[in-house]
Amino acid sequence: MTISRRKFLSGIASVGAASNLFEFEGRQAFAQNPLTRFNAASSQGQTMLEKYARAVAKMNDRAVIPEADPKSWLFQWYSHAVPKPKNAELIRVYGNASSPRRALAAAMWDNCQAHHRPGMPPQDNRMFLPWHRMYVSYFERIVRKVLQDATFTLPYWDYTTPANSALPEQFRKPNDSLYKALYRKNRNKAVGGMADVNAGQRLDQNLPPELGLLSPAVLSNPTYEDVGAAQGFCSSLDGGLHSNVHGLIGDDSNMGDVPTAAGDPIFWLHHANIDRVWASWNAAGRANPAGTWLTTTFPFSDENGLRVDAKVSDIVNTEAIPGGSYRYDSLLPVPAAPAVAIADLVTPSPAVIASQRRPGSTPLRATVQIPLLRTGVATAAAVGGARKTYLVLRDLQAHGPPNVLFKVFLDGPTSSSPTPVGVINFFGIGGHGQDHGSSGEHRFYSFDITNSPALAGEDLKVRIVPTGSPKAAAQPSVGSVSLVIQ
Ligand SMILES: [Cu+2]
Repeated sequence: MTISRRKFLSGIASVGAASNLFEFEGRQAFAQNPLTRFNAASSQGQTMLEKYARAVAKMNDRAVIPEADPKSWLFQWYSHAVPKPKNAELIRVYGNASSPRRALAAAMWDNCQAHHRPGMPPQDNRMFLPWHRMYVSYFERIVRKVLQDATFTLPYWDYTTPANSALPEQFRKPNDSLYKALYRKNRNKAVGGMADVNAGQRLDQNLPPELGLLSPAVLSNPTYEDVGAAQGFCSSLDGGLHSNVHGLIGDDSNMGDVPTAAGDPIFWLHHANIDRVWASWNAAGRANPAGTWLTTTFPFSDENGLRVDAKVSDIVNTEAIPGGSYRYDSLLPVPAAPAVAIADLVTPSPAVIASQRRPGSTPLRATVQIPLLRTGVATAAAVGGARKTYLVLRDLQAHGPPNVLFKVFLDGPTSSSPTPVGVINFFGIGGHGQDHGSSGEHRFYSFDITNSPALAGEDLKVRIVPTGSPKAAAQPSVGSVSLVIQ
């Protein structure tokens, strides 16, 4: 390679491209720009998984990379959330004296957006996608550094394709000298509707396919932000497909709980795929928020252990991320935008069609039926036009993951007309109603039930059915249930 750095730099147009240069041990390595992230099931993806396993083993080996180093597995995991008291862990790893690395850990640990936990400041649920893109992207750069390999890219796990919905086999080899680094013993067994994950069962194989647990249907959502009673793309993806996969892989000792999730090496392939769902949505022309969303920054460590305050506007286009641009080898198809204009979704103010006969919080220990009372307001189907009817569940609370998912049905006047509505889960939902977004709004679920036959009758009940026995100590509950026209 005789090309000079100066010549190389002058030959490329954007600053983002230029910073994809790497210097290892005084030797320059030029990465093709942007790099491609591959499907883990493809041959290129398999090559990357082999590299990934070597990196994870190094990052977990304290003799190679001490825990205090931002490149360590512990430091990266803790940046998502610390599974123990943060201060005690800071002291254990860094001692009491101040140091640049300790300050970086203090700023970076426990930063996952937007899965707020009690005792933490309020978060903005619109930051779920950009924070995790940054997190995965800096992790990927750190893996390159650990491997001394500027061509490494993180593969993604596309569980939305049924043929790929079992955990990739490289993560299920406890006795393999290379791949044991990717193995975790405490993934779900075949109880409570879950699959035996380490046996290679499809994640959703013991649950009804019509629940759409692994469906990328959220791609048809036209707006990024929540609009009144309608969940936007970001919170819908967060509380739906993303959280479903967490709960289907592990319980509250593993992928099923925010503090432990990023300790499992599959976390990063899961989030690469969630990032790809977002990239697919944008590639189809769907718009991200503007304003302060774009200028928000979060602290990360670069591959040299130096603090970076990454800005959302720098990462919205994956192909122009300074120092780490990438694209996906394939994107998911996005349904055509609905004929409804955004203005039509915003204009009508929500009106309640039915609400709980007995208002108040409902514990979800087993199957519950919540009777609703009609208010006399007409349904969207009766009114016609662009309006829709939503089933809205608010104020979900739990003291931890109940380790099951909950199926939601709308039951009409005859027992023969139950409508499956969707699935709710408690991943990332803290207790005591502290899970506020920027608007002071708790995270909520809403489902479009405009065409439900159950709405024809007066006598309506919402039925919530756990997929197994909820963990009693978790005490999951739902605060309010209503049907809303908007
Ligand atoms: Cu996650």
